[in-house]
Formats: sequence, structure tokens, C-alpha cells
Amino acid sequence: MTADHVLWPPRTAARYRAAGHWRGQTFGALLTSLAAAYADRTAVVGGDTRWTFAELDERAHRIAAGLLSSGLAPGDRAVLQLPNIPEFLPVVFGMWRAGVLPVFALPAHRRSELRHFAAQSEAAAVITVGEHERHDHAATARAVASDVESVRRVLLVGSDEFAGLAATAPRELPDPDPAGVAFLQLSGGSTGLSKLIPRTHDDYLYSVRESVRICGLRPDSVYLAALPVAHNFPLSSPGVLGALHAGAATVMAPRPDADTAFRLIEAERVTITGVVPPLAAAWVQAAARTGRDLSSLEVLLVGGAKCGRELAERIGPALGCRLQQVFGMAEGLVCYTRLDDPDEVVLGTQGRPISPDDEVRVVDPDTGADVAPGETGALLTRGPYTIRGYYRAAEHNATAFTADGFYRTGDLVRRTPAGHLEVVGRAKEQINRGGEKVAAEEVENHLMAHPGVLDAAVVAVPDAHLGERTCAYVVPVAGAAPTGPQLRAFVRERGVAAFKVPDLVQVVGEFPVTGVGKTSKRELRAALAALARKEP
Ligand code: OOB
Repeated sequence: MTADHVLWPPRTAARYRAAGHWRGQTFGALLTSLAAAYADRTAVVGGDTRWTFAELDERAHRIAAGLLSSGLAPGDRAVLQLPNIPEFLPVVFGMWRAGVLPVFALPAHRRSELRHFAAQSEAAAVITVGEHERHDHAATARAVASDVESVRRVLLVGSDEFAGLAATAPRELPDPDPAGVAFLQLSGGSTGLSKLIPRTHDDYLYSVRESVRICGLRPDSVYLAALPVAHNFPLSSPGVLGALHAGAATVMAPRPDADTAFRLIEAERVTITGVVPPLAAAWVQAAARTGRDLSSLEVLLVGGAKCGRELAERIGPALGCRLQQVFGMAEGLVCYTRLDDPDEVVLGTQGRPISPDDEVRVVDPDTGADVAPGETGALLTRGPYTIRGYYRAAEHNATAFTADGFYRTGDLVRRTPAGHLEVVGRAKEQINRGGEKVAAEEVENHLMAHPGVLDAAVVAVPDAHLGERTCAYVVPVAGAAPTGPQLRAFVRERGVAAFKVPDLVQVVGEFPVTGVGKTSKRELRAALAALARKEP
């Protein structure tokens, strides 16, 4: 344990090593061995770019050297915000080789979120692109640099300056500690802002290696990165890292819509990809009228949010592939249905954990006692690739983890006799907007910064397309009358990802109070949610 990270107790770590889960390999060393084994095979494709494993390896070496000569040092953190472009891979592996820890932001994140990631990690740099999808990322990155004192550099992939950095002569660098933290992922958040998730080379590579096996990736597989690659699902379940690990090619999709994805599936003979349920539904619909040849597609992973039975049943017939459900979290635990599971399991559950050493408990949320087999309860987990604590968050860790190191996922699940998990709900104050996670409290805080808002409660409302959308209930201060459009614009202008701007705003005179007249925010939200369900 250090002040920043809570890692596994030494005896537990020794057990994971002895079991062969943790192998003492870093990401940089992995790429070196992949480049030796698959030198001339295609590693990544995107736009007009097509790099072999040898080219990717060479670029990552140069970027590592370039980052270190540009003033970054091993152990530094850098907020990384890149869209799905081939450069993502050499930049990330370059950072890993240099020992610079990426903080994986999503392209949708804006100033207030990036500022928080940079401040929380005391990042030395922000690495992003100039403009992308009509957003000036360079300007946002510079604003973050002016907000956060630790940020010394803004590096723009695609700029002349970056091309110069990426042309630095490669040099021999010391391999970082494989048991050390390699990068920081973001939590979906429930209490306020996203927490940073420290993942080590050892633990993450174990989950990647096993995902490759479970998802059947081979050197002749082709993985389509449809979702934003910095997210844990397309990054490692099995994702672009799984594809690389298998010696397979990755195709970077600039956008996940059916037209773009189907064009790439046909052109590159894509065999496997992963999507969130609303996207799966859109692809199923589009498949009926597409002229594209999707016959190469073997496996569609669906996860990030619950894939309902009806949708699950339509995927195989519509897309001519096998459905694989995945229930994972950036904090660690990943469950998959297996490719040879019976249909009943594939269509009706979210799978079972990757590892025999993933420990799963289903408990009564109030008492913490294990529920009877087959009953619904809160999911707790610990294991060889599940964190023991968020980065620099001692106070939050005290409640997010049990004393003996189980992570409280906030998910409500049921475990079948065979050990498959069915996700049935959520106990955390989070809205799952088609796989994009919105922390109620974060949005409430933005709303409450408005001078006309006295109180705010953000709840999920069921939505046919996204599964859930956000509804903000707002009580105005006396004499003020903020409107829905004004409040939505206000939240957007505070610099947050578009998916966090409330879909619906209801201005109400007061929040309903509970029977005893006590204002419990928790009960308030439940009452509002019930109200919202009744209203169309
Ligand atoms: C993935 O990771 P995160 O960190 O964005 O979100 C994790 C949360 C889970 O705790 C759960 O609430 C929800 O997302 N979730 C699902 C689900 N997959 C994730 N809820 C119901 N059914 C599913 N299949 O979302 C993530 C990370 C790795 C692989 C896949 C997804």
C-alpha cells in the first residue's frame, strides 16, 4: 500500500503469482514479443493508415523516447483523450514504455471533467487531438492546463510538434515494475465525480489474456473497435488489447453507427466486435435493409448495460453471428457468457466471471449477510484483477470496499445454481444511459450551482431506446423560474459530456416528503422515480 494506491496484500499477490495469473510482464514487453512473433501482420487499421506489429512497435519506441525528452518523467500521469484513431495504440504503448501513466478520458468529456481528472491525478500533461467531431479539443486541453497547475504540457496528436516527438530516435528504457500501476481508468461515479481506478500491468494483462481465450480470438481474427477505445470494454474485453495479444488486427471505427460499422465489417472482414445494447438494437434494425456483406462476423459482444431477452434473441438471426454477453466494470470483475454455453445461458444471463479466483458474494444490502442461493442481492467481488481501492480516495474507499477487500459493485444480481449472474438492478445512485454512466450527484451539483435552483434530484427514467434516461427534478429558489431549456444549457455550458446533460427537466414546487416528514434524499429519489414511471 502507498498513499496513492491500495494494492493487494502481499500474501494474496503471491497466490495470484503462484497460480500463474500474474506473470511479471509489462505492456511494453508484451508488444516487443508480439512484434517478434507477428512482425509483418497487420496490427491496426483506421482511415488511410495500416500498421503492422513491427511498425506499431517501432512507433511506440519512438514516442516513448520522445515523451521522455519532452520533459515527462517515469511515474508522471497524463490525461489522454483520443478518439478511435490508429495513433491511440502507439501513443498508449509509448506511454507505457516511458512509464507515464495514461488517465483514460473519453472523447465526450469536457473541461470540467478533464480538469477533475488532471487535478485528481496531478497530471503533468494532457494528450489529445486538435479538432474532432466539431469539438476543439486543443482549446479545451489548454483551458485545463490553465486551470490545473501541475499540467505543464499539452500534446496534440496529429500536430507537427507531435510528429517531431514521434520521430525521436528510439532508445533502451528500463522496463517499469509489472506489479506497479500502469494507468488510471475512470469509474462511472455514483457519489459525485468519477474516481480514478489504478490498474497494474500484471492484473490487467491477466484479464486481457483470459478474455482472448474466452472470446476465441485467433491471429486471423479481426476486431472492430466501435465504442470509444479508452473505455474498459473496447479496450480489454477482449477489445483492442485482446486483439493485439492474439496477434489479430484491430479496425478503428470513427463512429459506431450501423452504416460506418457495416462498411468496415465488409471491407476488413471483421470477425468480432463489442457494442452496448442500444447500438446492438440499431444494428439489428439496420441489418434487415443493409446491402453490406456481414458474413465474416462471428461474435457480437453486448454489454455495458443490461441486454434484455428480446434483444438478445434477435441478435443471432439478424446479424448471423453468436451473441456473447459481457458484464464488466472498470474496477475489475468481468463476466462473459461462454461461446459454448447453451442458448438459455447466453440469452438469459450476463455470464460468469473470467477467473476461478474471482470471488463473488451476493448479499442483503441492509445486513450484509449472504442471501439464499437464487435470491437477489448486492454483488460484492474481489479477485486477481479487481482493485482494492480507488486512487487517492481513502475516505470513499472506506465505504466502497469491505474491510476484507471486497468491492461493492452497486449492482443487484441473482446467481443461478450453475454460477451465472443475472443483473437485475442497481443500488448505486447512477443512471446507466445505454452504457454511459451518469452519477446523479455530479449532475445535481451542476444544477445546484445555478442561482435559481434551490434543490435538485436526478433520477433514471425508463427509456425504450437507451434503457434509461436522466430526469432532473428541480425546486427553484423563491421568486425564480428557471426553465428546462435554460437549465440544460446551463449544465452543458459548465463543460460536461453531452450524455450528462439531463434529458428531461421537471421544475416542481417542492419535493414530496416522506410519511414522518423527514427529507431523506434516498427516499425522495425513489418516490420521484416511481412518479416518473407513471408519467409517460
Ligand atoms: C462497463 O464498465 P463501466 O465501468 O463503465 O460500468 C460498470 C457498470 C456495472 O457495475 C454495471 O452497473 C453496468 O456497468 N453494466 C451492466 C452490464 N455491463 C456493465 N449492467 C447490466 N448488464 C451488463 N451486461 O460497463 C464494462 C466494462 C468491461 C466490459 C463490459 C462493460
